[in-house]
Amino acid sequence: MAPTKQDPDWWKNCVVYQIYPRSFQDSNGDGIGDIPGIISRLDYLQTLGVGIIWLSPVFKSPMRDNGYDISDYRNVAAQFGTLEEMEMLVAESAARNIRILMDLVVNHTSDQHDWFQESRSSRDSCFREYYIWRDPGPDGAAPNGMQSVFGGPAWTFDVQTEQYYFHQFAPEQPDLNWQNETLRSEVQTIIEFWLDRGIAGFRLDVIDLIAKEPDRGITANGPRLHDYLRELAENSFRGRSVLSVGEAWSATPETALLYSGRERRELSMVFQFEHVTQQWEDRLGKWQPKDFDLIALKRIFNKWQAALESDGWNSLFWGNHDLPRAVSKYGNDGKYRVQSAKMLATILHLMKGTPYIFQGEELGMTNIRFNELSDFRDIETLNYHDICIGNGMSEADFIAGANENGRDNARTPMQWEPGGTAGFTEGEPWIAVNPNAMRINAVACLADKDSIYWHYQNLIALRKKIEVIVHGRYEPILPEHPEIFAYRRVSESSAVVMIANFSGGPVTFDIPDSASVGGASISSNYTPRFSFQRRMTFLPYEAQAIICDSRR
Ligand code: TEU
Ligand code: CA
Repeated sequence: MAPTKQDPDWWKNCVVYQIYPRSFQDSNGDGIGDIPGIISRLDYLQTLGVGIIWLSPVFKSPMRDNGYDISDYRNVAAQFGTLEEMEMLVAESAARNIRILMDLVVNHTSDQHDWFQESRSSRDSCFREYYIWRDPGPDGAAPNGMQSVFGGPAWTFDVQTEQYYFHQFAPEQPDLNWQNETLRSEVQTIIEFWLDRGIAGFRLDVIDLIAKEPDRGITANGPRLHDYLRELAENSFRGRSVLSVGEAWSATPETALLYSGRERRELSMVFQFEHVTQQWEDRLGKWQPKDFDLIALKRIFNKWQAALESDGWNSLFWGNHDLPRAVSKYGNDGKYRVQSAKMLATILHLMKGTPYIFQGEELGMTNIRFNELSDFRDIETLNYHDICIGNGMSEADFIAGANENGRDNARTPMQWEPGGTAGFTEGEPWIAVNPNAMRINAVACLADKDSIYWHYQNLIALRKKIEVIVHGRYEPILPEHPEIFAYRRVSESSAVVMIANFSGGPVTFDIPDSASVGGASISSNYTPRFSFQRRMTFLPYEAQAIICDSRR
C-alpha cells in the first residue's frame, strides 16, 4: 500500500534512495542502465526499507550531461525505456511501498528541445522569449563576461539570428527564461502530467538559479525566485501532498527557511552543500582538495540542525551523483572501509531531517582510480581539465584531483555481483566498473548479516519505529573535539545518544553528564554498548547509539 496521500508530511519518516539510471542496472546488454533494470532490482530496495526513490532524469535527452539536458519533458529517453515502462516502475514500486521522486531540470533544457529549436529559428518566433537572447556587445563580443558552471563563457553566439543566448551550464543547455509567464505555465503543465502518473514529487535541479538576471550579473537567488516558487507550488502542488526538494548550492540557514518554512508554502526541503563546499576554496578548488577538518564539518552540521530546529527541514546526505563516494571522501576506503562506512551512516541517519542514500553507498562502494583522461566521461571533468591545464596545473595533479572529487566516482556501475561487469550489464559498460567489485558487491553484503547493507537496513527501520529520531531536538555533544562526533536527540520521554570516533585510531575521551546514559543499544558497528561512561576509549571509526528514558 502506498502511504496515505492525506498526510502532507508522509515523507518525514522515510529514507530516500537515489538512483542514477545510467549506472544502476542494464537489462538489454547495451551497457547503459535502464528502467526495466531498475524494476528488476526493486525487491533489493524493498528489503533495504527505503520509502522513496529519487530517480535522476530519465526524460528524453541527447545525454550531453547524462539527462540533465532534457529535450522532451513528456517522454522517456529511448536508452532508458518507454513511458509504459516508467508507469510500470511507478506501479511496481508502489506495490513495495516505495514512491518515486522525479528529477526535474527546468532551469535549462537541451538545445535539442523543440522550444529551443523554435526559439533560435527567428527573432520573431513565439518561443524566442522562452530563452534569454541578447545583442552582442561592442565588437561582437559577448554581452558580458559571465562564466558557466562547466567552464567557459555563459553566452554563446548563434549565427542564424546573430544574437547570444545565455547558459549557466554547457552551451547545449540553454537557460530558460522564467520571466516569461508562458514558460512558467508550461512548467506547471509538465508537473501535472507526471503527478497524474502517480509520482510522489520532484527533486528540482538547481532551483536557486531559475530567477537569474544575466544583465545584472545575477545567477543564484534572483529577486523574483520566491515569487516563482510560490506560484509553482500554489498552482501545481497544492492539495496533492507533493514532496518537493530543491537543489540549492547557494542556500544558507537563512535562505533555506525562505524555501522550506511552513508559512512560505514553497518546497518541502532544500539540499544545501556547505559541508561539501567548505572543502573547496573556489570553483577551481574542487580539483585541488584541502585537508579534512572535522571540527569545521561538525560546525556546519550543528548549525543547520539548529537553524531548522522548529521550522523548515534538513536534507541529509554525504554523496550524490555529482560528488565523490562518501566512504572515500569522509571515511577510510582501505583497512576500515566497513567500520567507517557504517559510522558515516550512523551519524547521518540519526540526525533530524531526511537521509538520502546514493546508490552503492549501502555497499560501501569507493571512488575509482582512473589513470588517464580518456577513462573519464563527465563533461564537467573534461572541460575543467583544459581549464586547469591552461592555468598551469600538471596533468598528474589534475588526474589526482579528479580521482578525489570528480563526478565520475559516483557514476561507475552499481556492484551487484563479484567479477566481470559486476552483474551490471552483459555488454560493454559505458564507464569502467570498479575492479574492487570482486570484494565489494551486493551478493556479498546480503549474505553477511554484519555488512554495511544490513547496518543501513537497521537505521532505516529505526526511523520508522522511533519517533525521537524523526522529531526529537538535536543537541551537539563535544562540538570542539577534533575526533569525536556526538549528539543527543531528545523528546519528552526518550533520548537517543550517538557517539562516533571519526578517526582511524583509538580515542580516549570524556563526555558530559548529559551523555553518560544507560539503555538499549540501537546501532553499533563493533560490540554493542549499553551504557556510556564518563571516560571511554572508542576503537577506530566506532559508532554507537543508545536509546534511554529522557525523564531520568
Ligand atoms: O548540479 C548543479 C551543479 O551546480 C553541479 O554541476 C555542481 O556545481 C558541480 O558538480 C560542482 O562541481 C545539477 C545536477 O545535479 C548536475 O548533475 C547537473 O550537471 C547540473 O545541475 C546541470 O543540470
Ligand atoms: Ca540498457
